[in-house]
Amino acid sequence: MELDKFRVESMPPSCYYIPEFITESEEKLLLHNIERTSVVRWTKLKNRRLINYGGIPTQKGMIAEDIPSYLQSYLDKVNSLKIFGDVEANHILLNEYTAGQGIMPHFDGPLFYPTITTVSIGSHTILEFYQSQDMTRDVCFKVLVEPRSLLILKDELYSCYMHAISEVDEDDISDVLIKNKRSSEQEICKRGTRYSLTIRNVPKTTKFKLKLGK
Ligand SMILES: O=C(O)CCC(=O)C(=O)O
Repeated sequence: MELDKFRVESMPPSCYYIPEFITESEEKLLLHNIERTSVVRWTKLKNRRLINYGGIPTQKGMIAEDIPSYLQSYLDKVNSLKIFGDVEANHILLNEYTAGQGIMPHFDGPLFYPTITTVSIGSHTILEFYQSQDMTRDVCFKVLVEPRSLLILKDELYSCYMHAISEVDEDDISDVLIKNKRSSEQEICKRGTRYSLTIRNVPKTTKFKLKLGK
């Protein structure tokens, strides 16, 4: 896939946005598998739920675990883009946001190779970029992230800008950066439940893999 044509020129280096990275039937199958994941696997936070696949990144290193088979092909598809330099993605963070949930401005930090790739499933969201942790300060950019898309963030966007998702249940998309057919149809979009598969490389990882029972 020729990545250059998906580059978002109006943002600092570097953002790539690939609409329809996965098909509707792949999205349906992913939703089916995610929805039947045991409740005990989820870590519940105040404003979202999450599951680490591939291990839990820590400063001491990640004890590698197998990625579930239903997710492996998406990890492979992202790896085929060759965007992690000499290494490959080995970790997936699955986030679930119901309408009205979000995530505070943050950097992804030093535990990861400095490239974020995110497959979105189920609903759109707006990813906001900040240069300060203070959400009352101005948002620098807003990106409409649609279901089935892949968003790639690296370089300055990884190291100098925090990203966040506001805790609202609808979005005014009149001032977002990525415009396409869908975003010109209506300005106010109601959020549904969104899942994000954040696919990254954790450099400090054990060579052996922990096998998790079914
Ligand atoms: O859900 C998203 O697209 C963002 C997730 C995120 O920022 C994170 O997990 O660190």
